[in-house]
Amino acid sequence: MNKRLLALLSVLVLASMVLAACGTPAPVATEAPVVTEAPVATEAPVSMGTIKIATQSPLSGGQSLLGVAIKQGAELALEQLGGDLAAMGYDVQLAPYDDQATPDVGVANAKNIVADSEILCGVGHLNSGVMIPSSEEYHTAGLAFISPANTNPVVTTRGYLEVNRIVGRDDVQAPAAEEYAFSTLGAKSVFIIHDKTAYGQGVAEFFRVAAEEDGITVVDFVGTEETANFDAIIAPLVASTPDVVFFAGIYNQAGVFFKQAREAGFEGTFLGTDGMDSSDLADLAGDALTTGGGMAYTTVAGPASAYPSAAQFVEDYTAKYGAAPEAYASQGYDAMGVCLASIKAAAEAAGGTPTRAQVAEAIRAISYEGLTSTIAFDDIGDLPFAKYFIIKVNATSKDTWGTNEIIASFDLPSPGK
Ligand code: ABU
Repeated sequence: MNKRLLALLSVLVLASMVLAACGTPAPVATEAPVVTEAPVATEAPVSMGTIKIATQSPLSGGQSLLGVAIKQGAELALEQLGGDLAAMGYDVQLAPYDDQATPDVGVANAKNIVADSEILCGVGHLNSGVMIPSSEEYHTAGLAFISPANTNPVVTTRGYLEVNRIVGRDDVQAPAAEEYAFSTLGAKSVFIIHDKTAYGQGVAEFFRVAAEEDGITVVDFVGTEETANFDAIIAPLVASTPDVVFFAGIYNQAGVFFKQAREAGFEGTFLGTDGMDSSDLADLAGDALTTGGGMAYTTVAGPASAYPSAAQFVEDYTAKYGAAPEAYASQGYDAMGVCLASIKAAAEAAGGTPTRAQVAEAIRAISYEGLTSTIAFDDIGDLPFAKYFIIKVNATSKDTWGTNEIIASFDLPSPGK
């Protein structure tokens, strides 16, 4: 064997030994391996079931502008503030009811609301005359409601644990309106008209008592449910030439009355309380609000722009609903905020879904930073101090309602029981 052949055989033997030692050759890597990351622990919370929060307000009819504002304020709050309960595993839902500003409808809805065991709190109503009978149902069932708008004292003076409000009262705002008539307008005579509801008649009575104490002559005191033709009231009104007409009721009736009274020759000042606070009033009454002695009203719910904490709310509300918030929208938002925070506190204390009674107790114990104030309740469910405003109307149409002027605002204590 020559040297070259011997060398070739040596290489082949060595190669076969290496192959034998290595076994099957590794496959050639033709692409980068797929790297799968370990799953991040984002477990959904254990489902704790459904919690509903009801609203009751007029969603149809002549007062729906304010009733819808309450519902929309509450709805926006649920969207923006419901995250804590969702993180605890609850599916939190809005249950809106239309009370049509009618006591019988409100009570019928209230019976359905209390029969739904998933409803643990409620926001409503607009009308005291609807809230008072409906809240007998809430009280009997132990279901807490928070009123964003009701001002008749009886709403809270019954002393029910389940009934709360986040606005002031008529036994404060009606005397404030009378003080404005007496001291600022220098009124010597007043014609009082009311709508025969718990709210309207109550406000009218409080105003009359204060006027008589100050020596203002009450030339007439009339209740009416008329909504279209006020001739029978306006004729004696114009003949008696009072300095002030005090209208105790809601804007949808008042707007028609003001227009007809001005057209019939009344030259004095129209005055009212918070039921006047709606841009629809300006569309109904037009320049009757700014001619003669003009128009002013007291309110327990100033424009949202009057609350420094509400700027973002105004922006969000306007973006979502396509119009600036009407009166009580920010109170609807705050009332929902109190419901949510109280349910959360009660759930944490109970270690699970709370009872209605536990929610009602949590509401009375709360101190809540709302858009409109720091909300806490006294032993009958009133704010210990509430805000009141006096507003001069400059608007003559819906789109100029924002030009009305706050001429005074003050915090006053609740009169209590
Ligand atoms: N407070 C304005 C709405 C009227 C009411 O309380 O009946």
